[in-house]
This record gives sequence, structure tokens and C-alpha cells, in this order.
Amino acid sequence: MIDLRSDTVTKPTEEMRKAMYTAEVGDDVYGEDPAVRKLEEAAAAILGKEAALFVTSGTQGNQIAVLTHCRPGNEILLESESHIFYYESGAVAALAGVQTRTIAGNRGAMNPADVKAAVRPSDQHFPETGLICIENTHNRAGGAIVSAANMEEIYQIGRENNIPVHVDGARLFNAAAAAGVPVTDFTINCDTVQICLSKGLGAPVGSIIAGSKEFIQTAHKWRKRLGGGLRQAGVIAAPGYIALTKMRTRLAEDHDHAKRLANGLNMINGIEIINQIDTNIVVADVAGLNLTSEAFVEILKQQGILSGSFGPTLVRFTTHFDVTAAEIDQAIETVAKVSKQ
Ligand code: TLP
Repeated sequence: MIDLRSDTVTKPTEEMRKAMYTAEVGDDVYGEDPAVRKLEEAAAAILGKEAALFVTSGTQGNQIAVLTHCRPGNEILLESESHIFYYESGAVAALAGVQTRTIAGNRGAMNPADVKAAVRPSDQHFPETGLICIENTHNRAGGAIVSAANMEEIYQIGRENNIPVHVDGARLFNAAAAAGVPVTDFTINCDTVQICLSKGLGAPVGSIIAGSKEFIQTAHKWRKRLGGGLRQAGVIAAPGYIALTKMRTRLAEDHDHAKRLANGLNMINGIEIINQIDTNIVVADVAGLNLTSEAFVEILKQQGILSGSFGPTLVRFTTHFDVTAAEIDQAIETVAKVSKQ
């Protein structure tokens, strides 16, 4: 099987598995796990924030951020197809008791003028705008990079109105690698950030949230409330540390593979690649084959290629370190074959 469903499917490397085995551990709820501390300190330094917290998943990290920044009855501003809005099971409503106000973006980037216009004036009728969320790279926009300049303008609006800005940076290191800049070029333009260790970086589990010391202190409490206070968590933090410190530099390879895949698929009659390939996500429209995405995904699966339905006729392919260039070519050949039938 060539698994292009997501970059979440990677298996831990040999080095990660060894690190799990040898990790020095303690009870992290007491703050006594050396491997967790090492990961959190490294993450805070790399992300340019005062402090960081190891959390179980990207979803948990985003939710802790919303819970920490907001009060029930607040309104949060976020892009119309952002993960927090689209893919987190309505958690912001169910857990934080906030309402969402979505802003349609261009390739995942919200227009700062739209964000400014959506900020609520002080009036007893209105909810208070409690948070602005930016997603970078933007998943449903096909791994599009939101520019640091766009983030800076939105962050400025946040500061002028006393509204914090959170970045869902599940794939922020992909953005940094593709733009050829340090990740701090992005994180300087937000109060808090969530990054996933278990996507392109290849760790088996875990995310990091980072921000001010004060934010992380409150976030600790929310993590505990959500059942995310883990004990000898060093066994999962240790591979996370390797992911964070050693896997960032190879993300460019995934981006090259995505371009190779997109170019190959685009040559096939009936398939149209609809996104600009900034990073590791390729979105194909299969309407020209007179198939639904679900039917197409199923046919491909029978031929040993896994992909994901991304809309009625849209199919997502995501590259990652467990897929080689030869397998990308094999995937293109297979799609060409099934498209002729
Ligand atoms: N995205 C997953 C699915 O949930 C769609 C994927 O396969 O792409 N933010 C962004 C931008 C994400 O893409 C994801 C995961 C998350 C947050 C949540 O991370 P996890 O899965 O660790 O909760």
C-alpha cells in the first residue's frame, strides 16, 4: 500500500523507537518528566515563545488555546474552512461555549480588512471577540502558506483591539521549510501557536502549544481538565524531540514529491489539480472522470494507493517521509491506469 491519505500515517523511525525505549521518565503531572521538559524547552526556543506545553494532539492543542483565551459567550474569528471550524467536531461550541464567525479566505489567508470589519464593537447586544485564529499551512486550501506579512497585519489588528491571535500551525514547519525562513518569521506574528509533531515531522503522537508563561500556566489547567495530564509521558515526548529537532530539515523532500505528483496527475485526462503546490498537499478534481471522490478513492485503494475524499469530486493526496519518489511515480502510473478504465 502507498498511503497518501495524510502525513499523520508515518511510522516512528528507528531512532524514535530507540528514544522511546531509553527515555528518562517521571510523572509529568508533577512536572517531573525530564524528556517532556526537554521537549517543551526546545519547542519554546524554536518557536520563539516564553513557554511550551506538550499536548496529546493538534485538536487538543487548539482547543486548549481557545479555552485559555476565551470565555463562554465570546465570538472567535477564523477562516471558513479552517480545521478548528471544519474538522474539530464542533469542539469550540461544545467545550469553550464560544460562537464562531467565519471569514472566507484566499488560499487560506483571511483579508485583514475583513478581519478588522468582523471585530465586534463594544455594545451590550454583541458578543465580545475573544480570539482570532489563523491556520498555517492551510489544510483545506491545499497546504497553502499564509504569508508572514498577512499574519503581521492580522496580529496588528488583534493588538489594536486587545484580541489575542492563535495560530493552528499543525504544518507550520512545512510553511517555514517551503518559504526558506525560520519558523519565528511566522510565530512572531501571534500570541500562541499549536504545532503538530505527528504530521510531517513524523512523531507517533503529540503536539506542542506555545505562548507566554502566563498562557501556558492556564493552559496546564485546561489540559488537566481535558484529561490530557499524562504521567510517564517521556516515552512519547522523546520521539517528539527527535521529530522537532531532526525532521524539519527534510520537509523540502515532501514538497518536491508533492510537486512531482501534481505534475504527473495533471497530465492525466479527466484529472485536474486545483491547488498551487506550496507544500505537501495535492488536491485533484476527478469530476472529469465522471466519478465521485469516494468512488475514485475506493478504486485506487483496490490498486494499492490510499488517498482521501476532500469534497464531492475532490481527492487529497498528502506526501510524507514514508513515501519515496519511486512510490510517487507508481501512484501516478496507477491513477493513469484506472483513469483510462
Ligand atoms: N488534520 C487531519 C484531519 O483531521 C483532517 C489531516 O489528516 O490533515 N490542524 C490542522 C490544520 C490539521 O490538519 C489537523 C489534522 C489538526 C489541526 C488536528 O490534529 P490532530 O489530528 O493531531 O488532532
